[in-house]
Amino acid sequence: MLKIYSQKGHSTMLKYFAVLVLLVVVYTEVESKCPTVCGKGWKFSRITGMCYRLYTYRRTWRQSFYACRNVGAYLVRINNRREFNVVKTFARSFWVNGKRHCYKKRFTFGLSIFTYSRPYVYWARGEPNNKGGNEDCLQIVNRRNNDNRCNRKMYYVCEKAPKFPKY
Ligand SMILES: [Ca+2]
Ligand SMILES: [Ca+2]
Repeated sequence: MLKIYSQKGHSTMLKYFAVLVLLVVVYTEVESKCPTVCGKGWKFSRITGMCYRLYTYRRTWRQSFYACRNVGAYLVRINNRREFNVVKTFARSFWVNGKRHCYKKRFTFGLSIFTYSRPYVYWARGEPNNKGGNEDCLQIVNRRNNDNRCNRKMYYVCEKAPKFPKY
């Protein structure tokens, strides 16, 4: 009796295993299509569900802002801590979306004075210090935020939504 039971258990296990293998195969098939949802040169993050690209040209903050627009994206908007943790690893130092608001003195997305949505920030020690009263743009350096002079030229990261194939 015990033997039959154990055989039964064994075949059930095999069935589960077969289903598992099938799932992995299907999943891998779907996964292998993922890179194309962002386009060549872009990275898809499974954590945020967004596409990112580090540009290793050095540009001012404003140039970076428009350069991202010109490729149908936007200067990376860091919406939460999870996204911060994904993006901070892309390079040692680069521009992100965030400019000191002329009224609020806080950092907001975009260039418009009517923009109030704010990025998630994780300031480095002693920042934002607005050195010389002239540091109005947001960067990531050494995996923390810093306010820096907007005309400094550095790398930048663009973000866009993925395009999923239509079924
Ligand atoms: Ca974002
Ligand atoms: Ca600073």
